[in-house]
Formats: sequence, C-alpha cells, structure tokens
Amino acid sequence: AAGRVTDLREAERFLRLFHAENPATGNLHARLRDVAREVAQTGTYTHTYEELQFGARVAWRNSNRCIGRLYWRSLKVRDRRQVTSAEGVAVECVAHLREATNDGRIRPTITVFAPDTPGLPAPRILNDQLIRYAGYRADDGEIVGDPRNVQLTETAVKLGWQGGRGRFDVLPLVVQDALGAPLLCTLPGDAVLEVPLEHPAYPWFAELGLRWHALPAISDMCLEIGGVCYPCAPFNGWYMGTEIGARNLADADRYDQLGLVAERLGLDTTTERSLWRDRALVELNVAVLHSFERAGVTMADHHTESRRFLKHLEREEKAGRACPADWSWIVPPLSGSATPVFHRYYDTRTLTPAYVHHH
Ligand code: HEM
Ligand code: NRG
Repeated sequence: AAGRVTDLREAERFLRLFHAENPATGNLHARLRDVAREVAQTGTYTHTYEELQFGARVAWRNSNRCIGRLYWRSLKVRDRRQVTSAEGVAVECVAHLREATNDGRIRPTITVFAPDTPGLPAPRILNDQLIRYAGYRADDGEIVGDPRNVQLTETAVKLGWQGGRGRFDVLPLVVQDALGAPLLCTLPGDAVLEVPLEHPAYPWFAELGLRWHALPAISDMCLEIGGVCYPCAPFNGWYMGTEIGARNLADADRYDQLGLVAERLGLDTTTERSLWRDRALVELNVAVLHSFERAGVTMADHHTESRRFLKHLEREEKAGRACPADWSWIVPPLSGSATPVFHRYYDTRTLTPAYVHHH
C-alpha cells in the first residue's frame, strides 16, 4: 500500500514462481539480487512486462470465485503503469472499453495503471465496475434504476453530474489521483455496448424495456503481485447469462423483475407452489441469452461454462497445480444441481498473485 515498503519475501516467492513456470526467462538469482537492491534503495521494485503479464494472468487463475478461468492464459495485459493522473486513467479506461468490447467479440483484458509506491499513492477508480447504471432514490423512497449504485450515483451528482433519472443511465467514471479532487468522466456512447432484451417466443417481453451492458469490467479490486499492489487495474471477461438474468434483473434488491415477468406469463402468483418465481427466472434467462446471441455479443451459458470449469480443474491437476475454488460463488444461481460444478467439493486455499477487495 501507499507509504508501505514492499515485503521482499513476497517478491521472492513471486519471482521463484515466475521462473519455475517460465524456465526460459533469464537468471533467477541475478533477478533476485537486483530486486533486493531496488527494494533496499527505493522501498519497492518494478516488474518487467513479462512478470506483470504473468502476474495478472495467474491472479485470474487464482480467483477462487471465478468459473471462467479456463482461458486464463489468454488475458490481454495493457501496461499503463506510466499513467498516474486521473485524466490519463479516464482516457485509458475508455480505450480499454473499446478494445475489450471489440464490437461484441469480447476480449478478456486488463489495464494496469501505476502501483502504490512508498512515495506516491496510486490513482483509484471509485466505480466498482467501469460500466454501471445509476440508481436514483425518489422522495417517497422508491428507487429508479439500479439500487446497488445509489451511493455511487449520489457521489457523481455531488461532483456535478446531471443524471437523466432513467432506469438505465450509464454513470460517469469517478477517478481520484494523488493530487486533486475526484474527476468525472462521461463515457462516450460508442465505448459502451448495450443489448436491449427480447424473448424468442414472447413479443411482449421487449416492452419491459430491459437491457444490459455487454462488458463486465471490475474496477475496484487490487491486483497483488509479489508484494506490489496495483489498486487501479480494471479487468474484464464476458458475462455468464445468469449474472444478469438470475441476479441483476431478478434480485429483490436489484431490478426485481420476477413478479412482472410472471404476471405477463400469466402465472398464478398467489401461491409459491405454482413455482412462478422459478418459471419467470427461466424465461428471463432465456431472453438474456437469446438477445446477446442475436446482438453478436459474447456470452456464456451456465451449463457450458460449468463444463469448461471442470475441464480447467482437470488441466490444472495435470499441470501439478492446486486449483482452489469457492463453491458458493462457482455454483450458478439458477439450476445449480443441473450443472456438474454443484456435485463436488473444492480446495479452499487462497493463493497469490490475486485480485483482492481492499477499500
Ligand atoms: C467472478 C465468470 C473472466 C476474475 C466471476 C463470477 C462469474 C465469472 C460468473 C461470479 C460473479 C458473481 O457472482 O457476481 C467469468 C467469465 C469470464 C470471466 C464467464 C469470461 C472470460 C474473468 C477475468 C478475470 C476474472 C478476465 C480477471 C482477470 C474474477 C474475479 C471474480 C470473478 C476476481 C470475483 C469477483 C468478486 O469478488 O466480486 N467470474 N469470469 N474473471 N471473476 Fe470471472
Ligand atoms: N456479477 C457481476 C460481474 C462480476 C464478474 N463477472 C464476470 N467477470 N463475468 C455483474 O455485473 O453482474 N469478468 O471479468 O468477466
């Protein structure tokens, strides 16, 4: 963290791992000696690009909550460690959105900004994802938009943002650097791909006016590599349909759409035993997968992604590595027991490099 000196043992552990998995990379002992000297002189050290790329990929490999880890080797790493200003961060986040979205053929990508150093704290993005929908609390307590983002919306408004008071208003980025007040950056429309939702069998579904953005880009986790902390390192993969259809649009404390969908489906909502919630969930998820497919936007379904994850476990085992996982996050929130990831236990260790929630 800022003001804290890098733990040399952490650095050593990482460099040994890097060299063990990349035997062609130069001389470990020379590198260890150089890093020890750099830490003694400056309190920290600078990763080579190869170390940074490996660290970011292995941090994904080590993400216990992530079902999407089969492709961890394909993560594209944008090295922007020279960028320390809020303006610079905002500009590069917009570039990240465009490159990663790639007109819908989504590319897993991370942009790594300047790390915390003993002298200078790193810049930070206050949004928990690069793309988030505003949530407005009306005087009567009703919330329009995404209730999860009410606080972030209030922060943006305080800084001068004019919200449209719609249900799906994309929030501006709020970026803070070591120097000044937080900076607001409105995302250009062409940097934010969205998908309006429709159902393959029910024409009325489109009238619900539901939509979601194509790119899930987490921007509030620290990337930790070898004792160095990168608090500003937004990363993205693609969505699994259930994240949107079984959580964001369905949870009672999010968009809470199950009752409405059940009603339009003509289900009996007066008794739990009609399973109207379950049937509404299924149709909502059908609509999400169908709409993303039609729009040409990469998305995984939970059955396929579950099988891929077990394949990943098998590969990791063959490579002689542990692959820790958190059952409660890995099992999809819809039809859990109909996916193979449900029917087993997982190693629960935590490994580094890692993405961690710090602030
Ligand atoms: C969590 C899928 C790519 C790191 C998750 C979750 C899902 C998921 C379903 C659980 C989210 C939730 O329940 O809220 C995928 C898919 C990907 C992908 C389908 C497609 C390529 C990535 C990438 C990274 C990553 C590229 C990092 C480089 C994580 C982390 C979490 C997570 C750190 C936990 C987030 C938290 O604690 O809030 N992923 N992921 N994932 N994923 Fe992935
Ligand atoms: N559930 C969250 C996103 C969490 C991360 N999911 C991913 N990550 N797919 C949501 O916005 O619904 N990723 O890097 O692809």
